[in-house]
Amino acid sequence: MRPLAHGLRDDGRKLISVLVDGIYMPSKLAQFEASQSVERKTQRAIDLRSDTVTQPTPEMRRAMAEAEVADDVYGEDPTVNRLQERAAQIFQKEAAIFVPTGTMGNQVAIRVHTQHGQEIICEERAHFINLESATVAAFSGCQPRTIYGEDGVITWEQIKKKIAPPAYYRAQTGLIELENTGSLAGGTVFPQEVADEICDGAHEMGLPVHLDGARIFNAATAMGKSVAEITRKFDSVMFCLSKGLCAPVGSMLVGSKAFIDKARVFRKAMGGGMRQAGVLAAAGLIALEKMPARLKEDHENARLLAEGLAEIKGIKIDAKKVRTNILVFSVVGTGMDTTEFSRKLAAQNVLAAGIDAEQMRFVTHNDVSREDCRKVLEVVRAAVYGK
Ligand code: TLP
Repeated sequence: MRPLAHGLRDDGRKLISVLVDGIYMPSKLAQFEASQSVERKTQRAIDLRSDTVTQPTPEMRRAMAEAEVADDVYGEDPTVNRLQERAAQIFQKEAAIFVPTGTMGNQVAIRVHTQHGQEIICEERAHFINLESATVAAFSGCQPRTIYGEDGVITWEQIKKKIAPPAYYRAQTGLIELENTGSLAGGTVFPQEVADEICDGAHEMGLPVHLDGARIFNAATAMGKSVAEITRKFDSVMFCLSKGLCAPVGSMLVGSKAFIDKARVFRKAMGGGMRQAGVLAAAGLIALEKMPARLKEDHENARLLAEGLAEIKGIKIDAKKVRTNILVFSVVGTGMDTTEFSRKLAAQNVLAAGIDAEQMRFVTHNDVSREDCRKVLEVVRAAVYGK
């Protein structure tokens, strides 16, 4: 099985897996074939590919239908304005801006903080360098200076050695970027004291720190702290409404008023100036106010999956490390690569994807119940032991 330009094929030349967002997804064909078996026709798929697949709640759909809207490029949409005010309040920052995607949020923040020709220090699995289409080079003209950190966690000790000396021929460090939770690292939580030390050290050297907090509410839940507390020292934070919080679209950037004013310029430059976006912000408000309270459930389900997987021969995962809704585990010992593993699961209506040929990722969310997780473990056992 060899990776092709946009997918993986099995020996029979059928497209079984496509590369989407850096993750191998079972192709529509594989999913279609899986759905053909008579007893499975009526079964709903259990979708562990990501928490981005969550359906908006009925309350969100009603709020969207009834949202009061106006043109947000003129700054006149009352629902967008309310969402921005609430986000700023909740994060205890001066201002916030609504953006269509997490990618745009990160890339706009980077564009504001840096100048062309600079470097950004980050962990090597950071989403913004691996899964955002090299926008950091194309839009901000910067290059990443990466560091490996166990569980995606890098320290000030490591970072300070990578800050460029002031030689005119060296790309100067413009920004430090952290991620909480670490998506490709397995939903890991960035320890508060480590983040604080990085922010303090960076600020002393006049460097800003941006947080990719796509799943910051998951991190806050696991840490038992508020999002304001865990993001207090960051200059800017991006977080997503459209992942575990179930909004259909949208992310937020929060920071100082001066930062957000500049972000508005670059959001427009990226094509992210939206018009009657209150329809989306209405769902976002419910995501922000009501959905964080239930994330604990997703974390408990992820732990249940991790503990079950740890007992299956050939699967490698440290269940104690699973604190949020993402699990990354190796399938090397099963004799399967992640494409074959995903295909076996898809044939039983369980959708999941590998982050590379050896490591699978499962993500729990609002549309995956505890009962679903038990079913997934049965399906995995059957796939590995060949039933
Ligand atoms: N992550 C997606 C895929 O891109 C892999 C997922 O399924 O997890 N930061 C982090 C940490 C993210 O995980 C993501 C999305 C983003 C940024 C980008 O958000 P979107 O997809 O809204 O552009």
